[in-house]
Amino acid sequence: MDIATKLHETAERTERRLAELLPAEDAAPCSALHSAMRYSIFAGGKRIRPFLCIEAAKACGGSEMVALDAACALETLHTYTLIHDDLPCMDDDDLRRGRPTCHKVYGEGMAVLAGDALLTEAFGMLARVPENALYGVKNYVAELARLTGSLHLVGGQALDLEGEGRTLTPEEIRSIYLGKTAALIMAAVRLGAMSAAASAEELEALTIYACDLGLAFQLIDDMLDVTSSPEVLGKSIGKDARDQKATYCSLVGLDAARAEARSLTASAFDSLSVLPAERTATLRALSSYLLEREY
Ligand code: GRG
Repeated sequence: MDIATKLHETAERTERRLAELLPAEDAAPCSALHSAMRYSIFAGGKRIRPFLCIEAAKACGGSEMVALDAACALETLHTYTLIHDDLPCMDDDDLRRGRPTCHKVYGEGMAVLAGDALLTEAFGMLARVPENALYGVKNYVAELARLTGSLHLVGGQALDLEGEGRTLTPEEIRSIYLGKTAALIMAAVRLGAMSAAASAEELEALTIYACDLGLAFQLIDDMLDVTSSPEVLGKSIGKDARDQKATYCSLVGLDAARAEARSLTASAFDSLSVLPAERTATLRALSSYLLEREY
């Protein structure tokens, strides 16, 4: 089976579970809030983070069944970051996942609350993940909180905001990318691996894989902001230039940024060598697939 088909089929199963876990659209006390949450989460999206979570679990001898609620938590939290990132006080965007952004449809206040509720629901989903001999719910929750709080994901977004209109060094750009993009990708593989009672060595290898993959993912995202179209990408383009946002791509040019993304992907690939090759084929294929992605 090719990687695109595998990704698509895993996305379908993740979406079915998300539909069960999230409050119904018409649930009390506020149907507009639940409608806004579902609008953004079921708007499409590549579902890369759930896939990484499930495949990391499998790489450590675990299963999709055990990792699925962690995968749903990752996608739910990711969707909150997208809603908040699109707000007028952040990136101020009208288009996301090929649709008008949450605040364009539901208003700014309701979009803020939909993001908040998705963030909270994500931790509720994580609390359902089965425990094993090495890891329990307190470990899962602490891990997601660590990587998505002010020291990593939100911290990266804060640095990004501060950097607008300024010239940044490559090191500063790397810090932003590590926080706003790579941290959640690291959380995805680490939580999947933890659901499979991964050893310290397996966890370390997968963390390095996810860090390099996350940095490469953001480099490609920056390049697509320059080279793609809203129709293909499902979101506005040219935003980084509009916001005078320094990206690695604007600093070194498209060719050098692509070469760096290639090098990071190769390094991600190599870090998996401590795991059994037959269990990591999908993760290796995914890294190449993401390098060539067009949206
Ligand atoms: C707390 C205000 C606030 C915001 C949340 C980190 C963050 C904090 C927001 C950043 C969101 C963002 C746009 C990060 C960049 C990561 C990235 C490339 C996201 C797009 O991910 P894809 O391509 O999107 O996987 P789909 O739609 O396919 O899920």
